[in-house]
Order: sequence, then structure tokens, then C-alpha cells
Amino acid sequence: GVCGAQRYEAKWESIDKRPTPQWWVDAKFGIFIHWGVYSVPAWSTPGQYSEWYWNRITGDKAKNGPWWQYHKKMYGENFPYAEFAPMFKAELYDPDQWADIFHRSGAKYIVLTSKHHDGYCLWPSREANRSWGRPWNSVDIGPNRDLLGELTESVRAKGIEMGFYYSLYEWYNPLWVTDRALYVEKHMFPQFKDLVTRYEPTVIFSDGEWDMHSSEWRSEELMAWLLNDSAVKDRVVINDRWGKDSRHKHGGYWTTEYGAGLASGTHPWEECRGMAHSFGYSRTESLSDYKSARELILMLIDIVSRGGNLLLDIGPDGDGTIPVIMEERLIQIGDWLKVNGEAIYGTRNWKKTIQWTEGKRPEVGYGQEYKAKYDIAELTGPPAPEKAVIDIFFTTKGDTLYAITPRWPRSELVIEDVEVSPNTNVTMLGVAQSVEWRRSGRNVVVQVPGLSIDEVPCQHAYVLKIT
Ligand code: FUL
Repeated sequence: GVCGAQRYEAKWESIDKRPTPQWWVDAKFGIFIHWGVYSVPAWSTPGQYSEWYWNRITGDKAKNGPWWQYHKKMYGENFPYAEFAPMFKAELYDPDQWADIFHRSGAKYIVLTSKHHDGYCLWPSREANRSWGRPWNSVDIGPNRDLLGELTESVRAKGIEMGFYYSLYEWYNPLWVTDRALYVEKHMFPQFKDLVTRYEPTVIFSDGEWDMHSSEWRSEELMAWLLNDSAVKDRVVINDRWGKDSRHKHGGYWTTEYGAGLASGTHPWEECRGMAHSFGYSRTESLSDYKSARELILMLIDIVSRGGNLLLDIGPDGDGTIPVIMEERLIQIGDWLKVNGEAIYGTRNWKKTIQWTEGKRPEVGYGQEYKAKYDIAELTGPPAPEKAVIDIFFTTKGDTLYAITPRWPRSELVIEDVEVSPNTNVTMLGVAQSVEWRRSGRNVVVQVPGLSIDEVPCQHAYVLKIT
């Protein structure tokens, strides 16, 4: 290799040794975007993914299930999914406005669906048209715009990293259905290389690892190309969804989905989920399905305190607008991060993390759990005794410990088992006045500043910085 440049072999053994680029581990908060032809019907049964519309109507047809019933009623039984493509107009799409919202949310990277399982591409992919035998990308049918290219430019102009979700497989691609080896060779390989070469994404969120033996995907070969020979080889971050059943085994960072995430940051990981129950926009969801700003902010804090990243999804409408509730939630998270971002970005988990492993957490999921634990207890539970040790999330950076409390602390806050020195200084982020503290055995007792309601630095959670 040139000047000792690292080269990877086309083997997971070799690829798995590649460290995740640090920018991503430091970034902590990204925005996932599921947008495509499915954003036209934008419909799901309760709790289901709207981006699966085509697959669900197909599956429901024989048994006259709810997805098929809806489709038949709205569009008629002879209306093929492909007919949604000309209806996907994105007529109000303003990528600069999207990028502005993303910037205000405090997110450091974006992951857009370049192509979901329906095979429709948001950039002018020649391979899509060729293997489908009809226009099947956003330049040739529907919006007549390079939706992905335009967003990439606007997002980068804001200093935010741009990445793509890319589904290896496509439910009904004619080539996939007839000859999988040829699909990989003539469709997937050139298409993926075109995407990477043209737009130079710094995150690849691969998906769709089902249905074949790992080796048939030849994904080790594709990754060796990405990490050795592409323009983004040094900066690009990859996830773990490569090959059949590879999650938490191969590739880069580990992914969880509408899950609890992992217990600690010993291996880079990221939890992805929407603000309600779907990734693609579902018009059937109402306010009560959406997480509150408080729930989302606590979710971010919790994940980061366990060394993970949050990739929070939005589902734009087929008309190109971001539903206002999603916009508002992003801005609310950004407002919190403006004051407290230093306790999130670039941090690592502390020695003490809450030991939740994926699947071990209560079924109810993050939002309701946070509600039960913090909000409801706060409103209806017995008043916490003075000097009570309350739930605290921790992050660290260098010699600094950040203690993040999910409610305004009582007059004294006890933080257990902290190393301090006589030079230790304690402040609260966003508060000018200094914070008094004292040792008590192995604990630090912090005297919380007495602020009036208009003096508190933010809502939802407060950060004590112990240096
Ligand atoms: C899953 C997909 O099937 C979902 O539709 C969504 O894209 C999620 C992030 O990954 O496996």
C-alpha cells in the first residue's frame, strides 16, 4: 500500500478490525429520514411501519387483511403500487429549509433512505430503471428532481455529515426474483458504487440482509472496495447489517431498532426509531402516538449515558414537507442541546451506567417508561425526601463528569462515588452563578442554586458539570 495506508481484505475478520471513525462516536445525535413513494399513501395499521406499504398490501391481498382493504377502498384493486410514483411530487420540497431545521435540532449527521425495499431511488440511478424496466428513480418519475443530491448539498452547507440508508434487497425487483447472483452483480454492485462515488456519503446504513446466504451478497467484497478504494474510505462509517443474521457481528457500529440499545459503549452502537411507531410518515398516527419533547430528550440523554448514538427518524410527506410535529420536536431537542450540548457531544459513558441490554427493558419502550419513571412519579408520587439520591445520567469528557438530572434537583443533590480534588469546580450548564459543593464520604453533595422559574436554564433535564 501507499505510505503504509491501511488496506482491508475482503473478509469480515479484516473489516471488523477497522475502528469506527471518531467523528461519528462523538456526534451522538443524527436524523434518519424515510422518504419515498410510500410517503404518498403514508398509511399504516396501528404500530406498523408505513414504508412497508407495498409489501403489506401484497401480503394482505389473499386474506383481505386491513392493508389491502384500505388500498382497495382508496385506490381500487387494480391500482399498482408503481402508480404512486407519479403522485410523489415533492412539490413543496425545500432542501435548504430542511437543512436549517436539522441544524437547529443540533443533529450532527443525517441518514436518508437512498433506496428502501421498494427499490425506488431518490437519485438518478440508471440501474434502477434498467432492472425494473421502467423509470424508478426520482429524476425520471415523480418529483423530477435529484432529491438526494439536493439534500446532500444543503446539509453539507450547514456543516452536517450526510449519509445514506441503502437496502441491499428489493422485494419485487424482477432481477432479484429471477437471478440473485445477477442482481448482485449487475444491479446492486454498480448501483451502490454509483451512489458512493457521486455523493460521497460518510455513513452507510445498510439494510435488508434477509433471504440469502451471506456469501451471495458478496458484501465483504463491496466493503473492501468502500474502505480501500472509494473517495470516502477514511471517513465513512458503516453499520452492522451486512449479510444474513449479521447484526451485532460484522461491519461497523451495532444497530438496534425501536429497542433499548446496549448497556455500554464498549462497541459503538446506535438506536434508531421514529418519534411515533413508524419510520415512513403515517397519517394514521395522532398526537398521543408521538413522544413528547421531554421523552425524546431523556431518551437521547439515556442513550448517550450508555455510550450510544440516537438516530431519530422523521418521515416527510410526499409533498416534500416535514410534518410540523416532527419539526417542532427537532427544534425542542435543539433548544435543550443549545444549553447542554457539551454534556452530550464528544462524551463517553461513565463507569456507572444503567445496565440495560437490548430486549431486557420493559416492553413498554422508552417513552412510557420515562413517563412512568420521571413524569408520573414527579407529579403524583410522594415528595422526594430532602437529600434523596435521585436518578442521574452520567457522561464524561477528559477530566469532566457531567451529571444530568431528569428533573429540577431539590436543594441538595447527592452524587455517589465521584473522585474529586480540592480544585474541583462544579457549575450548572446555562447558569452563571457558581455552585457550592462538599464531600461526604465517597459522595459529592451539591447545593443546587436557588433559581426562580424564569431563571432556570432550560426545561426537562439539568446538567451539573464537575471538573
Ligand atoms: C428495517 C426496515 O425494514 C425498516 O423499514 C426501517 O427501514 C428500519 C430502519 O430498518 O429493517
